[in-house]
Amino acid sequence: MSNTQIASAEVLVTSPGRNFVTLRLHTADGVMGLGDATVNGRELAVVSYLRDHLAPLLLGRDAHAIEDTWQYLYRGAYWRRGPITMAAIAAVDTALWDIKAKLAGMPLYQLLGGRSRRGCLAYGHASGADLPQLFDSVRSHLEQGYAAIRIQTGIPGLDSVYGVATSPNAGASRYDYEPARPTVAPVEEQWDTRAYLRHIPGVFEAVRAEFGPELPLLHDAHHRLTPIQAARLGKALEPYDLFWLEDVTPAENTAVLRRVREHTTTPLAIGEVFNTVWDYRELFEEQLIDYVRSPVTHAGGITALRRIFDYASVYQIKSGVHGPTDVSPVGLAAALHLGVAIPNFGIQEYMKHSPATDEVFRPTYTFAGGLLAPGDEPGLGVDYDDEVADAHPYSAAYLPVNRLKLDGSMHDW
Ligand code: GCO
Ligand code: MG
Repeated sequence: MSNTQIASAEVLVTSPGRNFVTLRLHTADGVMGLGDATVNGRELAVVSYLRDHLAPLLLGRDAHAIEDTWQYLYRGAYWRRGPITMAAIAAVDTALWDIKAKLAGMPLYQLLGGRSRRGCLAYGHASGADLPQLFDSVRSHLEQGYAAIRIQTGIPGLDSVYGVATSPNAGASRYDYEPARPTVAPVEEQWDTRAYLRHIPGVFEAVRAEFGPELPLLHDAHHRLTPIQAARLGKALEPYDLFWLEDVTPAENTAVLRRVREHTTTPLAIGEVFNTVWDYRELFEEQLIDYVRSPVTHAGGITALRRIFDYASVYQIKSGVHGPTDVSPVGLAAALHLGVAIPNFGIQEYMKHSPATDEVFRPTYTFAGGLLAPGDEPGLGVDYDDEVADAHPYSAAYLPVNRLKLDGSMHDW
């Protein structure tokens, strides 16, 4: 009889260009499972949560008991929810699914109901300080095979803006936009909502004129607008037929999206900073959004995200999983196994990791014809090379903060 008890739980940190926190479990029989627990800019808090509080509880538990372990860690914390707790639970849950699929000798998507589609439509991030740079970036993404593209640009009068790779502060050596900067304190950016609202509709008009009506286009407002500003932006962008407009308002008060919805038919996506199904209740039941942004990594794992997607499907709301570079290849692989299986897949964000990151995790997922597809070997199809990982030790990095250009007061970043 096989011994599926959890025999070891290691918390691994590596920084191949950016920090990643990974949980590695082994069963007594030596079957290995990986889970991603990276919380950008607060990595060591999850390391401690996992190492000091969860790892000791996992030893000796049956790796097969995924639901019971989820409930044990969630209900057992008493202090429920929150990004640190839910990232830690997500890592355990993902590692257990990886193990179960390996024990079954199947790629994980088979255990989630099997393949519903050839692959997951993925969108990439085009950005530029101005229109010529933006157009070059869109062209380069089309050449790389992307069939859907997020559009972010510089705003006249602002030095650096979220989502724009060529901002002076963005780190010139990066292959793409990476918001976390290796600084001891966060970089400060500036913001001016009126300048932003004046500029963005013209950007989409120009992109549609250049690239035509077919290409699915997305935009991220990154939680910066008031409800009425968001409503105005959604309405102004209607002629350009966006695939979605993301995170228009801060995430804490989801009821404000009623006001936005009243005024615009531009599809709305939200949830990359949500942690649980309860954060979505009002949004689903009142049909205030069209896409769910939560990743496996920050919403309690595969078990919990599957539950969120099933609930969303009742309201014809689709998945749109967060896939920035700070979700590790382990978190991305988990999203792809779910993505090919669920009935209400929408789109998957795909920023591509650095070559150094892929050397650590050796993901087997593929990107072709605009679709990302999980690997076909048993489990998640990711690994962890200790030797390569250890050559990239943790290095502190923080997301920027935002201050209003007008008076220097803090604003949402
Ligand atoms: C996105 C996100 C990211 C976040 C980042 C923070 O849509 O991809 O908004 O760019 O800012 O994940 O860690
Ligand atoms: Mg976003």
